[in-house]
Amino acid sequence: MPIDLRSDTITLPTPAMREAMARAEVGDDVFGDDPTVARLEARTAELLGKEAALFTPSGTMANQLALRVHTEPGDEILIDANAHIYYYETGAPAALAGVMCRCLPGVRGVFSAADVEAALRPADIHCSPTRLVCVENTHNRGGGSIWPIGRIREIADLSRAHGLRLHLDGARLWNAAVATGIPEREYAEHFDSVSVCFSKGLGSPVGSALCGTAEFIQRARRFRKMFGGGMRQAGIIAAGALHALEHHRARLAEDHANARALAEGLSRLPGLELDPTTVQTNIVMMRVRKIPAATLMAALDQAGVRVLALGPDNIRAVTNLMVSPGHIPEALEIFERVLGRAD
Ligand code: TLP
Repeated sequence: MPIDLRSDTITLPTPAMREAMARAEVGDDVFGDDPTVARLEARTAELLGKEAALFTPSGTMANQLALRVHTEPGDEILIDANAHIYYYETGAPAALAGVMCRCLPGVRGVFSAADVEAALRPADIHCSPTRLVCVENTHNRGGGSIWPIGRIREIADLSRAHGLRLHLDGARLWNAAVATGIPEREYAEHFDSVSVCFSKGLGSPVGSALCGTAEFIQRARRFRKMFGGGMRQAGIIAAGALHALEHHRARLAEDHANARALAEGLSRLPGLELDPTTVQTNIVMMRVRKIPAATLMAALDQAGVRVLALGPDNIRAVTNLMVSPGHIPEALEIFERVLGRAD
């Protein structure tokens, strides 16, 4: 079995998770009849300190529902240039909500209240109304970076003063909470809506949730149906998500320790550039010096380590539920061997 560091989405359900899924009580969730989905939504809302939650098939759908509910076509949203919603959701903000994205220059995905202020449009008939600010915590292309809570507070205060709404892409909010000790709900209280994923670090096979007020979630439920995301006996997958929520959050600390150990080892290898002190959670970003990232990725794959090339000279490695501490020296040895051959 290769050591798979392509993403934390590649995890397979554990035997205990499969057992929970097999036993799940189910019903038609479009009719509101699935008790397991209802339990998952209630538990997620409770953890996030929000009135309600909506189970969705993917993080992309949860984010795009939020945009659709918060905005009108022609509105503008403020978002980091490397945010998943902008960079990786196939143009959905334009296609589904009809909004314009105004990109902010985040540092490892983190922008400032001054950046928001500088991007605000005047209340002028020529301008598209600025409506929503989006934050991603932890930040994927930022290398799993954690938003400082003080920075979030400043942005929330400024945004509210200007009548803007705030959405948090919290696909990996669980990682931020475990790494900092700041509970998810303390991050969430600054946002009108929060999306979270069960199928990344937590390791369930499918699913995300969108959280907010009861009224917001009622509107999101209608759009989920419109977008084709109304699921029937979804309790089967909700049970996997519930199991992950209760049993796999604390263990994210292990993924973070593995990522740090991997980064420290990689930083000593010639041919790679990375600063291990920037690794805060489970994502390790590195720059490849002598050969194209795609060439290194293919060679590593042949040798038994799978990673992702994110650009011509960038590689991402993500520790996850399938990676144990013992895999780290093994992966490092393979990196060293493959890079040695490339010299
Ligand atoms: N991220 C995936 C890929 O799409 C890049 C990955 O391998 O990291 N928000 C964030 C911050 C994400 O990283 C992702 C997925 C999503 C949303 C979307 O989730 P899904 O894949 O469930 O639509």
